[in-house]
Amino acid sequence: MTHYEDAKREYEQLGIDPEKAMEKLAQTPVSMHCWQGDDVIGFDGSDSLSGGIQTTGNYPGKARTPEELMQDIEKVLSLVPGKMKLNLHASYAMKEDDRDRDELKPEDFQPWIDFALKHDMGLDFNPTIFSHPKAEGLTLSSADPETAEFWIHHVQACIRISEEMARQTGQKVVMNIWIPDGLKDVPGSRLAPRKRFKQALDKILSMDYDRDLVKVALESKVFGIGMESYTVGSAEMTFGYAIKNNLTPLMDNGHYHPTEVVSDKISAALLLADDLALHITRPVRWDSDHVVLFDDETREIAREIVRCNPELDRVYLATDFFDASINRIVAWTVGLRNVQKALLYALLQPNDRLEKLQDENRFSELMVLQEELKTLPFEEIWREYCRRNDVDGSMGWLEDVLTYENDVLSARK
Ligand code: RNT
Ligand code: ZN
Repeated sequence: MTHYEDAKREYEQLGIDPEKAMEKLAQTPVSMHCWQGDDVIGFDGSDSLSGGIQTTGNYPGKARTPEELMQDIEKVLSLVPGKMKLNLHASYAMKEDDRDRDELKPEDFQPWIDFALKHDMGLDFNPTIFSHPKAEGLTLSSADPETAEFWIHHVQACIRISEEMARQTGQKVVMNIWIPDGLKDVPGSRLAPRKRFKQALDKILSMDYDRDLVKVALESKVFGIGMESYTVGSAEMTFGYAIKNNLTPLMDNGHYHPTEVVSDKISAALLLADDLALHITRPVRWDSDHVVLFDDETREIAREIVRCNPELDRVYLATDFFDASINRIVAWTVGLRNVQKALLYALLQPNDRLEKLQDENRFSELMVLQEELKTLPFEEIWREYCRRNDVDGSMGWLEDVLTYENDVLSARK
């Protein structure tokens, strides 16, 4: 009898079917963010990051060209089990001329679409409303009509690009709008920029696009570096706008006050919205975008996703972290494996039983069972899942990355 079969029996005694869990996980895409590989720089001319977000560290070997980034993504894909999508930012356009972001076209992403097709992946997309001369102050909420107009055109161009990506890949594209707009110090008006943001969104959405192909999402944020006192796209602003306009709210778990948790928000969101997009990250004291770990909150987020949407079809999962202080392939791989791990863990919970214990006020039993669940032989199921996906289930993959660092990354100066 293998370790897996022993473990499986233990789960079965609790009424949980590990085979079903693995099957479900294999059908659930996780969208891999492209920006861990080059510290969120992109290929459209910017050489530093703005918008109140920050990478720290100077680990050698970052991708300098689209080809290098693709090569690195391929490496990561070979080390992570499960179904993936690729999440691109508009700043990763591959174009020869100097058209600005308001004039981007689907062709500028054809090599990425081909890359996705080659790897049997869907795509997700993001307008890049930072790291640009027109993003030094407010963007979509700017009081300068020309600036606001520029970004409106950029987002509309991104909707067209997303449509084309969806057509070619045959999979829906989640296109997420995040603006860095905010103020360092006490606002003179909180209302005026939000009003302009709302008008800009209305204008963007007045265009015709295929809502079956493109899911427009709106991401909130509580503060950024240099925007400590106010953000235009606060939680209420974006969630409310999304619900009212049939968009998809997006929650990034780094974007709330430190004692708030996204795991507690998922049930409410899924009761009120048709669907929900998530950016999975790890905030350490602030929105620091550390690599996702297999920690309590990541597991709790996954448990809520599974409990509130057992079909897993109304939640779009994406990663969003960027650590430049360690090997970037390691960062990506650890974070993505941990998202997969947390989902598998969540799919192995006796949710009906937990709910029943709660409803019957049997709180002692509820506590004991939840504690017991933490130490079931989960590792054996994870290893089996990895085995079936031809990836290393323990830490053997690290050797592989260190060889890659030696052979490939160290040659990038
Ligand atoms: C920033 C947001 C946003 C970005 C990416 C690069 O705080 O989380 O999602 O991280 O778009
Ligand atoms: Zn995010």
